[in-house]
Amino acid sequence: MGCSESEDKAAQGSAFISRLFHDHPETLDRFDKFKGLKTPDQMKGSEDLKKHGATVLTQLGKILKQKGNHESELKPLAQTHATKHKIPVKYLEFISEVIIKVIAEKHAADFGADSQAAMKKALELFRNDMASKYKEFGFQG
Ligand code: ZNH
Repeated sequence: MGCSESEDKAAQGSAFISRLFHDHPETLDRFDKFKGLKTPDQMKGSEDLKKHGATVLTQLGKILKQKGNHESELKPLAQTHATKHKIPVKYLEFISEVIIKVIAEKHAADFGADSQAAMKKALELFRNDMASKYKEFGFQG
């Protein structure tokens, strides 16, 4: 409340990412710019992490809104994640799990079984299509 939409995005996006780093520490190694963040407090205090959180969440929101019709949004994302950042599909699975977990914890009342199932399905579709694009870019993921 009282936050702008972009502040909410930064807060929520960075909550997903710091939870990802916490639950799966190996994912932190993929980020040159976040390697120095060692403690939860450092992560919470990082403006750069908030910025990245907002970037990721904005892009994910755009893609999920397309309901599968996401070729034009997905392709450039798959390209950077396959050829530049080299993010295995497994890590996309990790972040999907984390997204569901964090929303379920923070918004239990509005995130019932049906919404969870729908979100899970949408993220699965996203991952499957990322995985097939990865192959087109020669990354086995
Ligand atoms: Zn990521 C970046 C999104 C996942 C890692 N990403 C990024 C960006 C975006 C994103 C939009 C910017 C642009 C480019 O492309 O580059 N991601 C995203 C999404 C997702 C993701 C939507 C899902 C959901 N990532 C991920 C993961 C990982 C990653 C899981 C790991 C583990 N990314 C990454 C990196 C980068 C990115 C490393 C780069 C950063 C900087 O800036 O440096």
